[in-house]
Amino acid sequence: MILPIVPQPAHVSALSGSYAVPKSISIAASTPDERNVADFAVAFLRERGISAVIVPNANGAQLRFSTANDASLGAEGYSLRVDGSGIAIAAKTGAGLYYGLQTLEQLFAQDGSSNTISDVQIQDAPAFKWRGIMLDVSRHFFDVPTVERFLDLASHYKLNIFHWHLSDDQGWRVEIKRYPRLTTFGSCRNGSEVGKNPRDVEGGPYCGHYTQDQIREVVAYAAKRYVTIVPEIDMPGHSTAAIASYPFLGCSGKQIPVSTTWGGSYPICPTDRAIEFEENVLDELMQIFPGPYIHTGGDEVPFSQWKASAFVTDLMKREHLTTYPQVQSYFENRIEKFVESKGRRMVGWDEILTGGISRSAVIMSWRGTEGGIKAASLGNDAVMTPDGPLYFDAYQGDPEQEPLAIGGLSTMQMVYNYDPLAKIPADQQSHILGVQANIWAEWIPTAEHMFYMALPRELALSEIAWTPQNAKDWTSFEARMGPQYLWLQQQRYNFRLPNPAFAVTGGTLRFDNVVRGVQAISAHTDASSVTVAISDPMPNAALVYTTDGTDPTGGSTHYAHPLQLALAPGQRVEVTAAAVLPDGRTSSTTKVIIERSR
Ligand code: TNX
Repeated sequence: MILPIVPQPAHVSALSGSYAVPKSISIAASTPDERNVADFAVAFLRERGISAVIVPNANGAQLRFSTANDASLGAEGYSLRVDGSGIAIAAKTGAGLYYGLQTLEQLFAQDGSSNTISDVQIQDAPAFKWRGIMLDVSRHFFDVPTVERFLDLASHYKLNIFHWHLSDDQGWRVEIKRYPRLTTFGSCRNGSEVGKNPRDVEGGPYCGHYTQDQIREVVAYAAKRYVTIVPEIDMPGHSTAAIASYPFLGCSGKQIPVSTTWGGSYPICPTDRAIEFEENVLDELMQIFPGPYIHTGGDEVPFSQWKASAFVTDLMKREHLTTYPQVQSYFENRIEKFVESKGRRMVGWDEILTGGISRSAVIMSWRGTEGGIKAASLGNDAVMTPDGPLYFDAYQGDPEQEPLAIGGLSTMQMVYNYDPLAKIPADQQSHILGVQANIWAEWIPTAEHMFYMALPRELALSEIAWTPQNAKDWTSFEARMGPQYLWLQQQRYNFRLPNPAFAVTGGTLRFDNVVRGVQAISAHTDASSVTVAISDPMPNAALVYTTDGTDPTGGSTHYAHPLQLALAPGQRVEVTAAAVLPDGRTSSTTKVIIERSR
């Protein structure tokens, strides 16, 4: 049975009857985890007009949280039962209880109309244990309230890893007490690249960083939502801001500015002094981030700087290194030893595999899926985050109608269709820890824009991370998105409005070239009339359209039923449609051009 929720649970059975939640209830919770999740339940129910008190004893409680050491539930799984006696959520861990509550919240009508829930028994557990999303806060800075809203959203959809990209060429964003210049100097750049053709840098300083107290606040906020933060300090590449702060870190020793344009970077020089600096930074980082994983970057190291360095040439002789990827490995292996010595696991971008890395390092496959496939074959754990479908800095629709993005196309359906285990032999699949999407922020200057890039495709990510591959079904998912669009509006998350879809019938239709990117089709028919149906997955959207080729606005003709369009031989008609929300926000358009043969 399919429920109107995202991500779809693994096992659902309908029971007969329904449960009307009373206006005033008690919630049973006794352990710290049960009470933590019960607090979220109280806040949610209050918004539904239900007042709830937390009690230690299950007797008589309408909502009951319980933790049991039941292996069948799995580390993050839960069972949820709604019947005449109320609602019971059981799990092995607090994370499981939290996910049970997220499911329960989605069982309430998303339009707020009723507090009656159909009786149901759900048994659920995630497909992958790494369900991640990365936010780049270097290229543009996102403040603590924005990061917390980002965590609310991710955890509601059962994502459990927040990869925080804290340093890059364009700004260092985390206070390191031992090296204050990283933030007093390295967190500011003197302008930002704002246009692409031609490259256009807008003047004025751009700064931002988190204090260690703020980091601790966010770590605690994430922990309450069972999200593990994986902090990243990108090294040895993407280190311009660090080198600008402490020039001895670079091979030339020269003072350089923090980058104002995207792309182009300086690497850390693999000297003992620079490696010790990175270790000290990581040491402090580990004191504020308690999670098991520390990400140390490793992507896109520009070897030209090392090639020009007498130090690196000597190092290669001394260490018998013959290639520059091997020089990178020399660096990575020292860093990995340090991270391991502190009881943590190093995570790095897939380049760290090239020159050789120990089996304990976790590989993040971003240059497609090859890095992850290779990692698994070698026996390394890997996280799949291929550029293309899982790069949430790419366009979500017709570039002509979308805000400026870095390039590429990753529609929600492309995200949905991605299978993290594709091409991984069965006996190596246990090495694929999971999936992650990355929000690189070069062209994302504001929080509103950031949520727009994340949504709605983050929900497709949630389902490929949580729901078993064999239960995935795009048609079902699209239908289940209806209530989610209502929830996103209620919660005031900015998201890309899905543009309408067309269904054309009449005569023998031949569909050919897609015009204007991904949002227009052209069709040929031999019939004297065609029927054009227009639909949109947002339940509360009005559909508007034109037939004169112009873009529809809120004031255009409202769509009520399928259009019957008469066509003379050789005649061509164009229907352009858009969806409009009650608040006036209008989707981009979809166009269909139909031509009758002569
Ligand atoms: C490559 S993905 C990068 C980032 C850029 C991104 C833009 C990766 C590990 N490195 O520095 O922001 O492309 O899509």
